[in-house]
Amino acid sequence: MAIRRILTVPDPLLKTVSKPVEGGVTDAHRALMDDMLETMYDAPGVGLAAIQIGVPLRIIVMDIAPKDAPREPRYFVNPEIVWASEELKSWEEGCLSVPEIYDDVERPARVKLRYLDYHGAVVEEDAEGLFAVCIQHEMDHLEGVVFIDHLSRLKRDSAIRKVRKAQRIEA
Ligand code: GNR
Ligand code: NI
Repeated sequence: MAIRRILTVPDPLLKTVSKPVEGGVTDAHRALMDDMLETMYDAPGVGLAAIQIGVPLRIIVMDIAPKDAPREPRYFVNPEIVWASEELKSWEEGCLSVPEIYDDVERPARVKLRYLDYHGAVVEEDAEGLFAVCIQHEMDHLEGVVFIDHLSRLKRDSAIRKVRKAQRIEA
């Protein structure tokens, strides 16, 4: 396993529409998911999409277990939202690709998902709360969308400027 570098805005790769995994989940995909999970725990974050480490495949890892609770890694390959509630909910989001920026985003409160798990089995699952927020945030990444794209242009531009500036200082 290896920790990979997480891309940050305005890296144009983050705008990529990721491609479905074809022909089932292989050991190479599982090795990628292992690296993604290690990278996510190291960051730390509660979710990570493959494109955030520069791999344009429709793969997500997540762990929304409370701090200090046992780890509960989850893996989503080719996830689809098959139903979304009309009811919306606003949640303060952050993103490892937009470090230290937090703002409210409104999304469906509940969704029904279909995806392949770590072993390639088809799973259908209902999501609400942080799980629903996180999977929709990650699935946006698969479409090349970052949470700041849901904000006003003023807030988005300000966020990108702050990230660039912080990285100039780090470098
Ligand atoms: O670690 C993360 N926390 C988070 C908090 C609220 C809503 C979404 C997220 S996802 C984020 C990790 C990340 O950037 N995933 O793409
Ligand atoms: Ni993100």
